[in-house]
This record gives sequence, C-alpha cells and structure tokens, in this order.
Amino acid sequence: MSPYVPEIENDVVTESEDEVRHPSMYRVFLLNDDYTTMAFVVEILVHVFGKSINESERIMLLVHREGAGLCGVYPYEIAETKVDTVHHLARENGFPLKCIMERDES
Ligand code: TYC
Repeated sequence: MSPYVPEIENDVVTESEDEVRHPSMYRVFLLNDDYTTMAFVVEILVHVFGKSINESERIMLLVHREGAGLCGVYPYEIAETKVDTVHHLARENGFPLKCIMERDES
C-alpha cells in the first residue's frame, strides 16, 4: 500500500489513490406475509432481481420461514426502483407483498 500523500490543487486537498469514495449501497429484502403465493414471489425474484429459478425458490422459502430475506445489494436509485417495481407488480396482482431497503453499513 502506498503512503497517504494529500494532493494539493488550488488550495483544495483531494483524495489520494487509496481513498476513493464509493456510493453507499442498499440491501433490498422481501418480507413474508400469509397471502402472497409462493409462485408469485419466485416470479418476482426471477424477473425483478435476476435470480435463477433455484436461487429464487431458496430465497422465497427462506423468507417464508424466517420472515425476511435478502434479494440483492444496489446503489440507492436502483434499490428504490426495485422496491417500487415489486410493490407495483404486487398491487396489480392483488398481493400485499412488501419489499424494503436499508443502507448497507458494512
Ligand atoms: N408465506 C407465503 C405463503 O405461505 C409465501 C411467501 C413467501 C409470501 C415469501 C411472501 O416474501 C414472501 N403463501
């Protein structure tokens, strides 16, 4: 690792090579409920989150048993769009399925 050497340009200290800013990432979860069908949740995982059928079934069953399950980690706007898309598709199909996002602190 190279030593931290601030680069000074026009009296502003800029980030060195080792100190690159990364955008915050957001975890998107599906929540369990008693009414949404398992098949619909698998469809959501395949079409909204790009998971394989096998992975979708695994996540769906985890949500069913544990109450919530991680579907993916994305930059803010992508996470927000996934949440909105899930809610839109769920309401359109008459299901109360909920999807939430939280900042990834790790
Ligand atoms: N618990 C639902 C059922 O028994 C299935 C389900 C799984 C619903 C995951 C929501 O996010 C969910 N039909």
